[in-house]
Amino acid sequence: MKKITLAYHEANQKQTDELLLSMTPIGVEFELIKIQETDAPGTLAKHLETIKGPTMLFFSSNFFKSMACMGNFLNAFQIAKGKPSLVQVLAPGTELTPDGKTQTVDTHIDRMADAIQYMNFWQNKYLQCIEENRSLNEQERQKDSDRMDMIQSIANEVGETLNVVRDSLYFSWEQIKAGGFKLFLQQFDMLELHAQVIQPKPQAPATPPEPVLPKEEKTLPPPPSGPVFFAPVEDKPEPPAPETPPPPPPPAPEEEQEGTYDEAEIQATIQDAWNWIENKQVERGIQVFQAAIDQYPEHQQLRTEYLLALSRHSRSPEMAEKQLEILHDSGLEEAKSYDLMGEIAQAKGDYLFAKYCWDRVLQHNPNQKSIYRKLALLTVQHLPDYQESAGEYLKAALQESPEDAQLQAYYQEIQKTPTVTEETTIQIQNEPEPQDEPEVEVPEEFPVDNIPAPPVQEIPAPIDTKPQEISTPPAPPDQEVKKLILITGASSGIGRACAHAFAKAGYRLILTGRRANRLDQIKQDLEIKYNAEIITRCFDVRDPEAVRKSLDSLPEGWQTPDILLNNAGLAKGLAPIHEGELDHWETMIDTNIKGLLYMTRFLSPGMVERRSGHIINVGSSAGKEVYPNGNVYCATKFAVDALSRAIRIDLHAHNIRVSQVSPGHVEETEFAITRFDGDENKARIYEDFKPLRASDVAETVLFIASQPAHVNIQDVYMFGTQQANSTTIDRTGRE
Ligand code: NDP
Ligand code: 8X3
Repeated sequence: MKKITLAYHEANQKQTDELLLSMTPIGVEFELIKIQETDAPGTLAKHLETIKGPTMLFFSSNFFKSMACMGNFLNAFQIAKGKPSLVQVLAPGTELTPDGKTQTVDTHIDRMADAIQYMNFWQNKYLQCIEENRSLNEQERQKDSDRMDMIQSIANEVGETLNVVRDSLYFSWEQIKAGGFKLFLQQFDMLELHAQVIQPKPQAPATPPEPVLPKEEKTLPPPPSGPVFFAPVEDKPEPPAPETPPPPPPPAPEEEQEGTYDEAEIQATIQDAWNWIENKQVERGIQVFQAAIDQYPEHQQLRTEYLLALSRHSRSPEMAEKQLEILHDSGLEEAKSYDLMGEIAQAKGDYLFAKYCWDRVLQHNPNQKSIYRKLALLTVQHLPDYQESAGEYLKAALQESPEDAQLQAYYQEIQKTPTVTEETTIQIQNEPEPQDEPEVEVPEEFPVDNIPAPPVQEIPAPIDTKPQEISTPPAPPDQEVKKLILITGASSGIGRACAHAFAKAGYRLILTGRRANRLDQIKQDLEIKYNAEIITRCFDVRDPEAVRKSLDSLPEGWQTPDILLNNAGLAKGLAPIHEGELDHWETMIDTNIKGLLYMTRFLSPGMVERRSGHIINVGSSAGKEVYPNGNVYCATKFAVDALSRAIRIDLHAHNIRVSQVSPGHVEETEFAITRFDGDENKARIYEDFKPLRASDVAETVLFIASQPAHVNIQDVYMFGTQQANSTTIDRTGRE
């Protein structure tokens, strides 16, 4: 006697009963795994892990919407799929009509749109869960977090799950039961039992029903080459059963044939993906693109739009850059590549580099007028020092689109504002010729007819992305030597804001971090804007040898800064202690504590020798009070707090000031996205209240540094007004 395991969602009880009714009398024994809605999430996955013998798995629309079925499913399924005896069946599902009746519905997974409805379902469920979660207290929230994580992980995986199911060999329920379950018996190598099958009642169709999946889109996938287990059904009719359906045709689905596309479907998919993205479901949109790219890897427009989506929205710009490289290698023209790189740079917040890229586009292709709009918005919104250029770009963009209300508004605005260059450039005696932007002749008012096309911008030399360990410092000024600050973690967030504040205040700067490209861009920006003298050094603060070597390479006059700003730091993860990741712990401890120690150890001797210096540490409110799941990050910031005090005790007699700034939440940083490993949803922690901005902290650091020599501000503990302490935040909306 053959024993078959049948795993199914309770909505498929009817099909299961039908199968049992036909098969049990002829000696087929079943072991049933019935998954009910009330079962714990991931129940099916647990079963799948233990199944050994021949198994039939029913998929249905209810299955794809069930936590008990879909929880942890993908991985378990991929393992089970490797076993030769798993047969998958796409069965109808059920749904409730508005008047509360249960009706049968077909289950489709073949088209992108089919997948999208399930992706939608889980995304909405996740959003709903977030909504519900808001009204829970902290304890209930903790309790609910497993469910939420499970829903989020299903939402993340459902697209892929459907891909995997779709790419596997599966049958429709109608196919399985047609011909008196001949196909079923064949799949389980029991064809000899067929004659004994209790035949369907007279109403059974004389000819087998069509497969559930639309013929023109996808019939059965081609039979696998190897095992006999999926051998094609014999064609010979076997009385008295109705004619056995012919085996499914084997050719690959049309869209998978190279060079042949279902263009309408692709266009619909692109639209779908952008709809998701525009509705702030970026990950979903990216997933839709990814799935389509997998299916149509050669489709150029799809690749380009996917890249665009990645570059605009992916929190993994490195990945986008990689993709861009591939695209460029595959023959994308230069201008388009720069355009996309500009998008990437903008997404990363590297506005100056974005400008550089888009200027390059114009250089390559002056007719690509749409770039003016991008440049106009970029400069107006993000590059306050390029307002003269902004005026030019706005004029050009308005020539193209005179009706564009946003451009008009900005243009009128900019006419009222005195040029920023005049307003902010610090006056330095003997300063070299500033790289002034072209004079702008702003017309009195609209209409914008006759606005001259702006000259193509002077393009700076391409930025060298290689770390420059030894860069030639600018010659020190003849007059009084300006104060020198070394900033760690200057490539983003608070560090970058401090670089701006101190450059503006006339300091010389040593900017450090790991991302050379970023540092170079900031250097270039500040040199142009403030005529600042800047050296960059690229190293990992966790590596004492790299730190030492890099500091040793500083030229004369730059080796002992007046101010050391120990800012580089980060949080990784937010988990209770028993679930914390060791990797995260090591990274935080090594960066936040040891990194600060190495910097201090190597630079303080020079300060002691000179009997002057100021060490400013960026601590945190997390170093003043702990909060749930903040354990190790908090511990590192408590350590920073302790070190700030201890170093002060050690160094005050050497006339060295030691200060600390301890902020609560700070936006305009990459802190949250780093903490949550690029997960945009989790990183949305500043949306419902107004935290400090990086520039607020920078102004405070500058204030600390600007006190007379006899004043040492020991610590500034600061929050946004809507945050009372680490855990008490008025999240009713941004004030
Ligand atoms: P960002 O992520 O924007 O900046 C972190 C900076 O640290 C980056 O420039 C990064 O540069 C640098 N960095 C990280 N790891 C290393 C490393 N191993 N070696 C060298 N540089 C490193 O976050 P913030 O600006 O928010 O963070 C700055 C400091 O402020 C941190 O100490 C943080 O703990 C603290 N803080 C942040 C708060 C917030 O809410 N944002 C609140 C309170 C304190 P790169 O990646 O190029 O190396
Ligand atoms: C960053 C502030 O509250 O996220 O140090 O730890 S918090």
